[in-house]
Amino acid sequence: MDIKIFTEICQAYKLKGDMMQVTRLKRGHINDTYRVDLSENGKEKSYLFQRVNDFVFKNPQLIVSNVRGVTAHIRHKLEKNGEPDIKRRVLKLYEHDGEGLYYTEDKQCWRVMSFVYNATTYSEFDLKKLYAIGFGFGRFLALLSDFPAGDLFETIPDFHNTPKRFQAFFDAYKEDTEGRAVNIKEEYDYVCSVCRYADRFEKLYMDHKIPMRVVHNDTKGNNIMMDIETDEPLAVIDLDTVMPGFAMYDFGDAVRYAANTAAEDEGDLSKVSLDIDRYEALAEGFLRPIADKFTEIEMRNMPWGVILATLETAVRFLTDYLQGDVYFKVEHSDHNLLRGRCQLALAKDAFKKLNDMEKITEKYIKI
Ligand code: GN1
Ligand code: MG
Repeated sequence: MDIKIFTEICQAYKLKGDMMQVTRLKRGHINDTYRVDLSENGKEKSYLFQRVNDFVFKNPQLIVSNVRGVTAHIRHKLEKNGEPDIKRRVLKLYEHDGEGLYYTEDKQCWRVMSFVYNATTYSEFDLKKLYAIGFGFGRFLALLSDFPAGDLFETIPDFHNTPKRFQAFFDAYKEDTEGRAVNIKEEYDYVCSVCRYADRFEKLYMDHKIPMRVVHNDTKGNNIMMDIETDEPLAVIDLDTVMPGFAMYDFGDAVRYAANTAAEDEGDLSKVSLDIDRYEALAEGFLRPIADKFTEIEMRNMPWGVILATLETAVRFLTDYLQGDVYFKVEHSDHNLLRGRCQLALAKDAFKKLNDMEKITEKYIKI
């Protein structure tokens, strides 16, 4: 990345100081993220610069509107609660001339966010960290539980519409533009066999049994900043997909990522499983802050959130594999295939452990 772009962005946002360092952060499969350190009169200040992936986010302006609203709401609540250290507990989106985004001459879309100091993200977690991650995301949902969902835009339409994700997979399989369908016959058969579960939440919603809420929609364990000394959860990050949705996906996605005994793209499927102790730590952290705000049906469906978030992620990876890796960043041509297989293996294990998950979840249901 040309360093000139960073200088140009600093000027646009009127950020003061000399550029000391730009570090690319390995974060996420979608956007490119950099830490930019500036120094003014011997004082250093860091910012987070992100290039927004406009193939994935067709209208980045919608993200700005959502992030503005949601961060203001959280900040206001933290202030009211007399919370110290607010800067580390909620992100700030920088603006220039009333604009949240900056477009370079060649139409790259950038934004600048606050940097959370003395904090880090993890991709591996012990039980204490799992509790903390769960708590961080649960608290995020609780803080937003009175934010009107209708005020938010759908930054990616049908993002967690599992039936549509399944359909997209079946279509891609049939079209087979890359000639890769032959490699996933077994996976295709399995997805067909579980297809009947895909619309569970849509049905509940149509029957007025569950509400649409403001949710994060991408609760991977590395989307939360943790204090480097205490492992306390601080700000929830990656707010691009905050929009109306079902709470069970947030819980399910957190479990999918952090309670897997293997990495998201593990090729050795014998290593992949859903660790029930990890589930319990995450559930305790996540469900406590929302237990008195969410409905009993939502709470009871949290384990189904794990199954559906995992199946959905699997079919998304496999769809991208079939379409030639156009959506997720990949390190090699089989990357999405490995990811998809790993997620299917995890989903199979989650089906087996549905009962165990339900028993644990039961403890946090307040009736
Ligand atoms: C993407 O950007 P990142 O890596 O946090 C994706 C999520 C997937 C996840 C799978 C906008 O998240 O939906 O669950 O990869 N984000 C988008 O690792 O599609
Ligand atoms: Mg994301």
